[in-house]
Amino acid sequence: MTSSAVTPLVSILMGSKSDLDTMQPARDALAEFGIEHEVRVLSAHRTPDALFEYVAGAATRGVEVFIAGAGGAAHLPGVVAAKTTLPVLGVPIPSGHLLGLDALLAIVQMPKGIPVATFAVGKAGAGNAGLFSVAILAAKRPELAQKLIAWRKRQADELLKNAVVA
Ligand code: RP5
Repeated sequence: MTSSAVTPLVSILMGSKSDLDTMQPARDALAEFGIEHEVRVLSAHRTPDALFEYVAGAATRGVEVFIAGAGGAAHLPGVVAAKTTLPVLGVPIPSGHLLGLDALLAIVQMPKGIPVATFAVGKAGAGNAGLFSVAILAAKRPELAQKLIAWRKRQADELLKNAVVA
């Protein structure tokens, strides 16, 4: 899924290696749908030049969606959105004393003009960002849309199997 021989459709970015575990469900969701993607650790404040260079090249290589996870002041998603018109999905990473509330507010409070779609704090948000990427890509890929419908049906069936609690 991350081989350089294939064209990645989704780029998963995160500000630190310490974000990898939280962001894993995004990778899992994309892998489940067979979506080619790549993962990069690049920081808006620690490696701004490398980040800008990467974002500038990603669209040319075929990337259609960015998922960006960050903790603390969490400006990574906003900075990525500032450098591309492709959709950017922000995932607040729980960390430190504020447990992700800081990152949530930083990402969701983007000033008007440069939008970032904001997801739930932590692994649920990462998983949903992966699924939302699938939904974006499915808009122009009927086979993928069918896969997404089937996935939702399996999820519903699984819940209904255990709906009656003795
Ligand atoms: C942010 O600061 C990262 O996204 C990470 O969530 C947080 C802490 O980073 P480390 O100090 O663990 O590298 O930039």
